[in-house]
Amino acid sequence: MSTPVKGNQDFFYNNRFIHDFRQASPYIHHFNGKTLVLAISSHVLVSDKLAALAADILLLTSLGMRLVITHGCSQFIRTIADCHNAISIDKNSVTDEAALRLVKQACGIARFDLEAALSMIPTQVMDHSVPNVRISSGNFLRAKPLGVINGIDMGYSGSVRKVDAAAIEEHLACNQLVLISPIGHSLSGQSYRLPVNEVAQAVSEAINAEKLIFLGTQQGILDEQQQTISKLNCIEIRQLLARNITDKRQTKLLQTAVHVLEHGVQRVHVLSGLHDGSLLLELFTREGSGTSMAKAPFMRIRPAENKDIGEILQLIAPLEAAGILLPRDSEYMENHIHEFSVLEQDCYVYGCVALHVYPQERAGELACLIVSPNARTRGYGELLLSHVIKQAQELQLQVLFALSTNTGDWFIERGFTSATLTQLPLKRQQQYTSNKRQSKIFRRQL
Ligand code: 1C4
Repeated sequence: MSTPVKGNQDFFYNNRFIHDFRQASPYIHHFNGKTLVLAISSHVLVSDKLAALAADILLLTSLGMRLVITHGCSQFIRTIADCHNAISIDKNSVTDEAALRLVKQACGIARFDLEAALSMIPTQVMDHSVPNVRISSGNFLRAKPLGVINGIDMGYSGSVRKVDAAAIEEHLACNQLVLISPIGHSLSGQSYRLPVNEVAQAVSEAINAEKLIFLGTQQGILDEQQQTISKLNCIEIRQLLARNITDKRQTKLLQTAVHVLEHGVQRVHVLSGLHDGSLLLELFTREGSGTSMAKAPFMRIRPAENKDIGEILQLIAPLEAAGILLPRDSEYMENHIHEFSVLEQDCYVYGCVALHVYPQERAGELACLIVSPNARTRGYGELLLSHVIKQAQELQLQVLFALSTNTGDWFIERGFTSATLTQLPLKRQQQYTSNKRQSKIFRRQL
């Protein structure tokens, strides 16, 4: 029997898979044990994409993520209303008794459809011993009536009064997925219709979720040109809101995002639930698939740690091969890691820099300055330089120098001047002579 020969095509896809899987690994580690709230639009629930989304949700649970799902029901309301020739209800209108009945029916259908989709065994698995994910729903929300607004009695339209976070936590701790429909009950036993955004906001804040993810029909938050904005922080969200360019639905999402980000939720994502795999792309790739929002800018510079060595060496390798940077191996890195800082965005290292100190000469060398090719010309190089200058000033050094074979202009444009060999600390002069690189020398008074 002949062994099947793998074609080039297979080889390419395998390599791609290995690359992608490795790229996902920091996120897989990071999200293990984290709590995510998913708010799924009813447009997604009624679409033929529900099964694929449910399979991805199940994958997240198998990777150790704790999930709470809430959902919209407007599309179900419309369908039931059509069937019974009844008047459909608008999201913001008054909820009378008949409308409340419609909402209850719609929520019931939405819930059963979601439960059914989440009970499916993915076709790739087809192993009937795979345990069912347990889904709990119940009276997790306490509601209160909206009351009378501008002279109009809003009837059974309500808002969230309290979330039973302890109960949700108990279910999550038992590895159950919690499903919360947008209906809450009051202390007097009356049910109220709740806006799904508000439910998502209240729940994610109450349980201190890591992420709140909206899965709707649009790919993310859109700018004036209808292009998806990939990242926003709270300052940018407020600026966007002030420009008044987003439609009513996106405005609401942005307002919810600012609120939850300022109340402890780490990230808010807006994605299309109609785009196959968008949830996985958003969570496990650097690029994401929709809009990711955080309280503060996403990037930070921090001291390097041993766990960063692998990523730093990956950044160095091509530049070392091209003769731009000095060779540094893992042993060198382990011994000098305390001199390095890394620029991190999300869970990834996008750049690094080192400061070697020559205490006797009160001088410092800015070395191993790299910004990842896919993150250049965003000012990260400048930020790493400012970081090293600040470090050097705190150490009361008087001069900072850098050696470079091809980045001279970059340093000159940033306040450095050309220098001679004799202006280097003695020890560095010896290294310079022995490595024969003939690098250009630049220095800057601090
Ligand atoms: N020359 C002049 N301008 C350059 C440039 C260059 N080689 N590379 C980029 N720029 C310009 C861009 O065109 C852009 O200009 P623009 O469009 O704004 O007008 C501007 O810089 C971008 O500035 P930024 O702040 O956004 O900077 P980043 O793109 O984030 O990063 C790096 C700039 C130079 C860090 C980045 O391009 C990079 O990683 N380059 C490859 C690595 C590199 O050349 N690093 C500089 C090392 S000098 C070595 C060592 O190993 O310790 C060698 C020592 C020895 O003995 O020889 C160092 C220090 O590491 N030394």
